[in-house]
Amino acid sequence: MSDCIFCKIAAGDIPANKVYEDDDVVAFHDIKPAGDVHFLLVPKRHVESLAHCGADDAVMLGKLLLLVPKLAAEQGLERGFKTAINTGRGGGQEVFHLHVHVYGNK
Ligand code: DGP
Repeated sequence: MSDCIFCKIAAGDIPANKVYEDDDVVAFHDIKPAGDVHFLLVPKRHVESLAHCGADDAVMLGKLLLLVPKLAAEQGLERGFKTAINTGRGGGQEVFHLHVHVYGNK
């Protein structure tokens, strides 16, 4: 989507402090960190929210979740971390491109 900030980050059109990238997924530090470490895991393909996912998204969702502990450990969160997927305005979602928050204190 041309007006989506996370699509622009995924495409490299606007800068972000990336911690991981492959063909399907990008992860980058949140601009409003809720802990010593706070990064977002985002599918490169635009999906509005978890509520907009279907069976075709199972592999992508599994990939996102399996990356969480790996990247958390790489970012120094070996003691543990919090994971959140805000969904819809009532769920606190502000950026309408699916993303997984991973945050915690070292
Ligand atoms: P949510 O409320 O779940 O939609 O969280 C959106 C998060 O995205 C929020 O914690 C701030 C972060 N964010 C918004 N715009 C940008 C941006 O341009 N760059 C980065 N790195 N993070 C952003």
